[in-house]
Amino acid sequence: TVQHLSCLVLLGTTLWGCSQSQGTSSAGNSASELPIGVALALTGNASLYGQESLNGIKVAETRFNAQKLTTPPIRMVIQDTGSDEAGAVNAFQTLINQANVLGIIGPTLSQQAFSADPIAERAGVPVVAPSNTAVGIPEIGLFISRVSAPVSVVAPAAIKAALKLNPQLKRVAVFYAQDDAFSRSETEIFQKTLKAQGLEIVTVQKGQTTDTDFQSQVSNALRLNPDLVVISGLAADGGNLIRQLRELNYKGLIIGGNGVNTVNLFPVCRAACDGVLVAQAYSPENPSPTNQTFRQAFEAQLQQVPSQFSAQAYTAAQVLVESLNALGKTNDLATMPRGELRQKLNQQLLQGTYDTPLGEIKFTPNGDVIQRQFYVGQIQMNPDGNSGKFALLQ
Ligand code: LEU
Repeated sequence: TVQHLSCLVLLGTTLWGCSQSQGTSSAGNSASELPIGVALALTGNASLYGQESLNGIKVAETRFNAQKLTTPPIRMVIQDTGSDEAGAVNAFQTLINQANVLGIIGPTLSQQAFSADPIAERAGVPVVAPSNTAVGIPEIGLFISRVSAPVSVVAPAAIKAALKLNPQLKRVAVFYAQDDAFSRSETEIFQKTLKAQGLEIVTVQKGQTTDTDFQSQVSNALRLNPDLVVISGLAADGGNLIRQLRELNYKGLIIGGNGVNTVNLFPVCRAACDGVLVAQAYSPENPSPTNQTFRQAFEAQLQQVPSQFSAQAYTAAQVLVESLNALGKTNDLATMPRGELRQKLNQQLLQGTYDTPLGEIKFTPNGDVIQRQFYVGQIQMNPDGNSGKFALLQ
């Protein structure tokens, strides 16, 4: 049966009134489109990241279909996961059982992935994570891979950059969101790296991703005179923490993790965001022709510069589409039974090498990304205190 799930594509709509498909596409029933599931946090406290990822998906769908990379063309089937585990589980079930997707790009948070990915694994549906950076994501199963380099690979670069800016650094206050799997994983790596670099961790302060008031944690930490602060959290809690550190007169360097790598931080900490260091897995300044072509297409379609989360989501789509393209050379994708196609797609994607906006990438047998280029950005706020940018450190 041909799928009619256009209602799923519209954000914020419910499934009521959708013509429910059979969920099977067997030989003899030819599909007119190749559905790729996209499960992102489009509402809730992680929604700003999900929206950045969705922008990458939109540009991917436009470009890859214009290039006619697959026959039949791909169609992105978008499901809002909200920002919690239950929403991600629901979205995965809908995409797998109702939309009958070939693979899934998502979910936004590692915290959601640890709950939702096992569902795809059991169903034999490949998942390419665009932004999960906690240690242990590809290990969830054979069908789980990611294009988002893990905290263990990215986070240490920020500490090395801080030491380069100020070799005298000694006393570090560490903050993290204890209700979030990625933040717990990242702080572990940060703390290990700090110790390996001979720095002293004078305190470890905990909060929640839903917190906005960090007065007591900040006061506790500042009493110990740190000269470096290292934060693992998401944008709203991280931004408030950064602002309150400056309001309570902290003058030293601040490192933020993957959760603060977004311009959506700027309205939260405003002028106080200035100077924060962040390690990044993507730079729009990467001069490779692949990246510059991507950047131009992105800017033409969306009138903004692509962010890391946008580039990573685009890359996840590229991996799936190029793998379908390779399979399509010797197979009829329109008639191949869905289970077989999902299985072959997973094998194919793990074998390939991809020339992406993130640079050339490929995968470990386990599904973790192998990437070479990383960056450290330093936030430069404009005098208006509202807008700013991540300036690349050399
Ligand atoms: N890297 C984070 C995670 O793995 C998500 C990102 C959108 C801040 O949960």
